[in-house]
Amino acid sequence: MHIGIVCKVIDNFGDAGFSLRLAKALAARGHHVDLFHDESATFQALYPYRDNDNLTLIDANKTDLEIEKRHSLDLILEPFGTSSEQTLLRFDLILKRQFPHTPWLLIDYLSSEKWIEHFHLSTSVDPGTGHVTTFFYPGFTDKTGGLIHCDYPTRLAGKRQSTSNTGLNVFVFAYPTAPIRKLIDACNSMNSTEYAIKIGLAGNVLPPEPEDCASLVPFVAQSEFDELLAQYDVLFVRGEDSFVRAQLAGRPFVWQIYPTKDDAHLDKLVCFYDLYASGLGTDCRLALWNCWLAWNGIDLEIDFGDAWTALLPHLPELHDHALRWQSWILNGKELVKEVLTWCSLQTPTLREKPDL
Ligand code: TRH
Repeated sequence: MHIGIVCKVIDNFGDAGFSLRLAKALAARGHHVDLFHDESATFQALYPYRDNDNLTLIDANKTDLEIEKRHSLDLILEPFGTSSEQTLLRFDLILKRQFPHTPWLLIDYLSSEKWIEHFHLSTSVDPGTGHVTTFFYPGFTDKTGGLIHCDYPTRLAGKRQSTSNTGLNVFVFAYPTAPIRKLIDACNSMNSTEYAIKIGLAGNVLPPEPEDCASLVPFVAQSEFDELLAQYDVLFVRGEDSFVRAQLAGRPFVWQIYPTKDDAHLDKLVCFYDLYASGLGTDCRLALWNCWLAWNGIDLEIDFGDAWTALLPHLPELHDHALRWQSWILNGKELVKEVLTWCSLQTPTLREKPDL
């Protein structure tokens, strides 16, 4: 099939990161994928070398989509549909006009909230144009669209990090609002000649002081990100894609959720934690939750340094749990497969295609 992906980059790396992962997974299955986007610099960082001829990146800022003659598209995917308030360049509208009958799937943000099961694969018709959009909800349960995990390297799955009594490697990819300084200070004070915590700081963070037990981690291509995470014992991740990859890595993790103005992220955080932590013992469950609350700045009464120190004795339990969780999601619904299955059911012509 010839598939179009529409990616409007709002901020950070997540919109581009998810779209690129989806595009690469579809291209790896032999589909021709055109990824239309509006932010070359972000894609350049995530995808510095072209490694699949089936995948073409098209910068809508530099291409006149109105006049450029395009081949027809069998399917269009739009991760995180955005409005005019978020992006002025609405190249999605140009594609809607050009391909009014192509199945159009809007892939929403990942959530564990119950309501998404009812809205998954619901449709909406634009009264002006008659264009039909179907809403696809990624998620953790069988009634959702699942997660992208077909691209997780098999050599990394189920691999237990060799535990050591002499130290801990901690990966931190966080928004600037996180209490990173408190984490570093707590670890500095615990370190001794017998025990060393080392922190790797990824993303655009301020460089640590020379005497800190932290150092900067250079940005890696997305194709190397899973290998990077697998080198650490505990992962601090954020947003959506790194949050999913931390779960696939089978490591204890602390999630900094992307904050929204209407505070909708609070419910999302609680719903996910309820699901994730249900198999943990009471003390461990509370210790991890305190860390998540303090890291996200939700409960300002909790000092993050204290919460982190209280979490450390629970790491063996969290590690076992993380490996069980990894196996559960790897055996759960796979988003790329779900998208293709949905598409194959749309028209008889598509169903007849042998490459689906
Ligand atoms: O960067 P994020 O915070 O992205 C977002 C955006 O803010 C977005 O608007 C919102 O939609 C979304 O979160 C929920 O975090 P995320 O989602 O984890 O994306 C980071 C991507 O960057 C992910 O694909 C992994 C990748 N990455 C690398 O490839 N190499 C690296 O070295 C690092 C640190 C990240």
